[in-house]
Amino acid sequence: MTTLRLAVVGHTNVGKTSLLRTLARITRFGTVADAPATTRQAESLSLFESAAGCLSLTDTPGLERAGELLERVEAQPQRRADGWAAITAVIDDPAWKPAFEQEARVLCEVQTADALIVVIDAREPVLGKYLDELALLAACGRPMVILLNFTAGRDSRERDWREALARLGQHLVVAFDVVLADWPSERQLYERLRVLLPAWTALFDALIAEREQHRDWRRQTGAQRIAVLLLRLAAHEIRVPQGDAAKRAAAIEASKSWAREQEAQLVETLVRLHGHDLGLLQLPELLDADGRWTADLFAAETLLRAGADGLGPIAGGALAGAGIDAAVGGLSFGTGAALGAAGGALVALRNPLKLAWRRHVGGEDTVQIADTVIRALLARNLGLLALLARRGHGAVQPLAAEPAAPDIGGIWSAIRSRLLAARSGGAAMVDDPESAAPKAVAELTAALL
Ligand SMILES: Nc1nc2c(ncn2[C@@H]2O[C@H](COP(=O)(O)OP(=O)(O)OP(=O)(O)O)[C@@H](O)[C@H]2O)c(=O)[nH]1
Ligand SMILES: [Mg+2]
Repeated sequence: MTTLRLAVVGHTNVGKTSLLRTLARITRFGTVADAPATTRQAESLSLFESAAGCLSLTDTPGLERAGELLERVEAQPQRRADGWAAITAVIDDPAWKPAFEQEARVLCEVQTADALIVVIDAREPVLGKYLDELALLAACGRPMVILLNFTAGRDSRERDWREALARLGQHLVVAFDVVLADWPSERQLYERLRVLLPAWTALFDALIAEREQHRDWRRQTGAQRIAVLLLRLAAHEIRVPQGDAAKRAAAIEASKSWAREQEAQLVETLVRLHGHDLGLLQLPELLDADGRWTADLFAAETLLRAGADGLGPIAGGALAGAGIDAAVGGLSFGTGAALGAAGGALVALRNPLKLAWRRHVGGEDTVQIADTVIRALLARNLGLLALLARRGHGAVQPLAAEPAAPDIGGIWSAIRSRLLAARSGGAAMVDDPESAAPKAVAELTAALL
């Protein structure tokens, strides 16, 4: 099958290797560091394979001495008629070879590539040395798209660059911050390449369609994994003999450990789903290396931060002071009153109706996961999902800020009755909601999207 070969080139430390990672959705490719000359050898990866052909990307070392090389090239008599001949005349010359070894390595990749993605750090002013690089690359005669990187920050000079590039006759320009997974910009990159390489239109169409399908699938699957866990948590219950404080405390502890474990598994699934790697994700203030949230699910602050029902600022203070240790309990959906500040009563909330019945029949208490906890889990994992969807695979910086808890008020009211219904779902609902209640899973998933 035929392969389209694109080389990623540009000044050193502009994000070339990061770009390959983000486009290929892999975190383990090459070495990324905030230092010049990190990549020393060209390295390729296969970005896409389809019936319409394959697409490979080649990462290259950064250009550092383009200006000096360009000077020598421009002194060559054949420079106007044949730029590449003029370049080889210099880089093959034993007198210059050692000086331009790195440049020669890059330019040989350029020469054998079908087209180039030229990466520019858009925070930099439009300096002569960068224009020299462009002139040198243009002399190789390969089709090129210019990618302006670092465009998301306030220090971006995207406009200056676009104007300067237009003056040079370079109009295929795309802004793309490689630490963000920004599909519209990525799509623009492929559309620009499609314009540049009409023979490969079918390949780019297939690539765009595949990426969009995959993005939708990821969103859907992420929401579905959260929905399934919400149902499982809602259906969880342990019955204990009434008045047996020790059994009840043990059941509360077991419920808490179970819920924490379930959440850690969810986080791992969401991270994997997005092609990230927990060990490399670098969210130290959020998650530990096992995918556990650093803020405990049952801590008062976690519940408050998630905007738990019925917990206003005053109740918040009271709860924090009360040092609640167990936010597991019975049914509290819709019974905001049960969550009042009085006594910080998040401990073992019970469904009065159910309890009355149980007392009558068998004298049992029920320990369940309180809805405030389920809501907090929903809020922070939806936040994580959004964060993962936005994080480019080239990003290496730790994400210090907690993802803003999405405003889930509307979502919560839409799904509350579904969760309430799951309370009586029994063991089948805890084990496998997808078989026990496929409709509930589908509805919840849709509400989370
Ligand atoms: N904030 C931000 N950082 C970026 C972006 N692109 C790259 N970086 C960072 O810039 C530094 C250089 O990135 P690399 O991908 O190693 O750059 P390179 O062009 O391959 O560098 P060399 O191989 O040395 O030529 C790393 O610290 C990246 O994390 C971006 O769009 N935004
Ligand atoms: Mg590199």
